[in-house]
Amino acid sequence: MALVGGIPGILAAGSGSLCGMSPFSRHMSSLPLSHIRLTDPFWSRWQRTMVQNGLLAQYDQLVKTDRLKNFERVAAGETGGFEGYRFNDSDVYKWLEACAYSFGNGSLEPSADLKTKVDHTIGVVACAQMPDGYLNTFFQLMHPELRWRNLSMMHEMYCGGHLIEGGVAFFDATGDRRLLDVAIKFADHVDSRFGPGKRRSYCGHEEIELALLKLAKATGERKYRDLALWMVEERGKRPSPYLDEMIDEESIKLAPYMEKMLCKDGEYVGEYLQDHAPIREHTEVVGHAVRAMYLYIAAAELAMDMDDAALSDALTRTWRNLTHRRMYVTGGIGPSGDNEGFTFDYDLPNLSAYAETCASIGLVFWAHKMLEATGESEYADTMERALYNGALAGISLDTSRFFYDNPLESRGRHARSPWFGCACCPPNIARLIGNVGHYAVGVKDRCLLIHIPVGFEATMELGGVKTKVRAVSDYPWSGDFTLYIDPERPVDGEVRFRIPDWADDVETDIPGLEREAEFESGYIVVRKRWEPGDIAKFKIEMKPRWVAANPRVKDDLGRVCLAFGPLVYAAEEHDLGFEPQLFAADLDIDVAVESATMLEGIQALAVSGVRDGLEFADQLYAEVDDVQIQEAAAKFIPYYAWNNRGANHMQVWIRRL
Ligand code: FUB
Ligand code: ZN
Repeated sequence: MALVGGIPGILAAGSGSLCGMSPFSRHMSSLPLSHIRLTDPFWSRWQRTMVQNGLLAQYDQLVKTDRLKNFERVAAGETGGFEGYRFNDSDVYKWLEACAYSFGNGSLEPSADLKTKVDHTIGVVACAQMPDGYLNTFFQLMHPELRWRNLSMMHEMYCGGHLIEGGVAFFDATGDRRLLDVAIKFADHVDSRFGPGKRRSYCGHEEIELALLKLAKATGERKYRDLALWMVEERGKRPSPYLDEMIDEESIKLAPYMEKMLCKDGEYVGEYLQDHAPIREHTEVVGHAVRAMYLYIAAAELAMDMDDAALSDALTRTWRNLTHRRMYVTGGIGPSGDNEGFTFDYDLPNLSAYAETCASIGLVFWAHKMLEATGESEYADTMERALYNGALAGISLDTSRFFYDNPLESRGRHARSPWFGCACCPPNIARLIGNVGHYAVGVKDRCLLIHIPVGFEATMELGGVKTKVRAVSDYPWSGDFTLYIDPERPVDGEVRFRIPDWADDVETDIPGLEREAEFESGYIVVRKRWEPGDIAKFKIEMKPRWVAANPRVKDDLGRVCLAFGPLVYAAEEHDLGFEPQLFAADLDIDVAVESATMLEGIQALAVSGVRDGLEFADQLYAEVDDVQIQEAAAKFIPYYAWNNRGANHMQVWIRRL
C-alpha cells in the first residue's frame, strides 16, 4: 500500500487478511439498483451499448443455437432432441438477469423489441417448468427418469441457481415476479429433496448456494438460507456423495469422464469441484476456478451472520493464497485449461493463460462479499483489478464479441468470438456490466462508501435522512472525484473514500470540515454534519507506473507491466507496427499519457525503449556481436481494450532494458 498525502497511519486498521481476526460481520450493503444510476462516460457507455446492442445480439444467439428452443419444446410437451451442452439453460437465465439489470439501472430505456423478447423468454421458461417445480430442459427432453442421478457433473442445481438469480434480479429491478415464482417453485422442489434428513448431496458446480441466499433475502424465507448453509457445510465431508455416483451405471453413462475429473491415482479427491475438504479446512484455492469463486461467495455471505471464526479464517486464508500467489496482474485467475482452474503457487504463464472471463467475474463477486464482511479496502482493490482488467477484457467495446480465455500475451491467433458452444461468459459479463453500481458504492446507516470512484446519481437514507448524492468523475482516466451531497435536512454522517493500493497520494478538499479526515481500513473517513448542497472533493494522483512480479513467477522474470490508475496496460502490434515481443522498455525515460480518440476514448501511454533489429530476416541464429538493436517508441493501450482492431500480437509483461 502506498503512502497517502503524507499522512501517516493510513494502514492503521490493518489488513483483513491475517488469520485469527474477529469473525465476519456485515459492514455495509449496496444500494438497490433503482436508487443508483451510473453517469460517468466510461460505465454509462458500456451500459448503454449493452442495452442497444449486446443484449439483442445475445438473444439472437440464444435463438440461433436452440437454447430457447429447448425450453419451447419442453413447453410443447415434446421429448428427445436436446441441443447443446447440458447446462445451456443457464445461459438463458443469465441473459434474463442481465436484462433485468439493464431495465433497472436507468442507463437507457430498453427498446420495445428487447422487452418483447424478454417477455417471451420468461413465458417460455415458466411453461417449461414441471408441476413439481423441476426445470432442466436437458433432463426433461433426454432423460426424464434420470433427474438428480448425477449431481457431480450434470449441473441441474447450477442451472437452477441461475434461474433463481434471474428471478430475484427481475423482481428487484422491475417488480415483475413471474420469473421469481418459477424460481421459488424450483427452490422448493430442491428443498423438498435435499437437506438434513433428506438426501445428502449438492451440485458439482456451485452456484445454487449463493442463489438461495439471494432468494432468502428477497422472500424473507429462512429455509433457503439454511439449505444453502447445509450445502456449503456438507461439501468436502466424507464420505463424498459422489462416490455413489461413480459406481452407478446410469450416472456413469450420463458423464463417463466423471472419474477422470474427480480422482487422482484411482482415489477420489474431489479437488476439481472443491469437494476435497470441509470449507473450514480450506487453505488454498483449488480446482475449477469459477466453481471455487461461487462457493466462496456463498460462504462469505453466510459467514457475515454467523459468529464463526473458523469459517471467516478459512475464507481469509484462502483469499490470501489466491491473491498473493495465484492471481494474474489483471485479476485473471485459473491458469490452466485442463481443469479450467488452479494449478500451483506462482504458476502464471502468460501465453497459455486460461483466466476464464467468468472466473474474473466470480472474483469481482467474491471480493465484494469479503469487502462487505470486513470493510477492508484490500478487497475493493482486488475487486477493482478484476473488474477493469480480467473481466472487462472478456467483451469487445461494442459488446458483441467475447473472450472465453484471457491470455496476457498473444502471438496473433487469439480473437474474440460472437458466441461459444459453452457460452457461460457472454451473459455473465453482461450481467456484471449492468450491475456495476452494486459493487462500486456501499451504504451503512450514516455512512456512504465509495469503493470505486465512478460517477453516479443516487438517493439514499443517510442517518435516516433522505439524501440525494451526485458524484462527478471521469474515472478511470482521471482521479478527480466530486461528491455533491444533498440531504433534506442537516445530518451527521460519514463518507468513506477508498484509497487505492496503487495510489501514492489522495488529496481532499471539503469546505466546512472542522476536524481532519481520518483513515480507517484503507479508506479516508470524512465525518461531519452534512448540509444541503455540501460538496466533497477527492483527488487521487494518477500517473503511469511500472509493476514487477514476484520472481517466483518465472514467466515474468526480467519483465515489467505498465499500469495507470486501476488499469493494466498492454502493447499491441497495431500501435507499434511490430510485435511487442521485440520491444524492451527503458524505465528511466518518463512515460507520457496521451488522450486518444480511438477505442472509445482511451488514454494511451507512450513508452520509450528499444527493439531488436531485423538482421535475422533470413537466418535463424547469429553471433551476438552482430546483432543490432534500435531505439523505438511504443504506444500502450488498456488491456481490456486489446483485440478490438483484429487479431494481432499483444503483450502485457514486457521485457525491460
Ligand atoms: O460448467 C458451466 C460453466 O461452463 C463453467 O462455469 C465454466 O467454467 C464452463 O465450464
Ligand atoms: Zn465462462
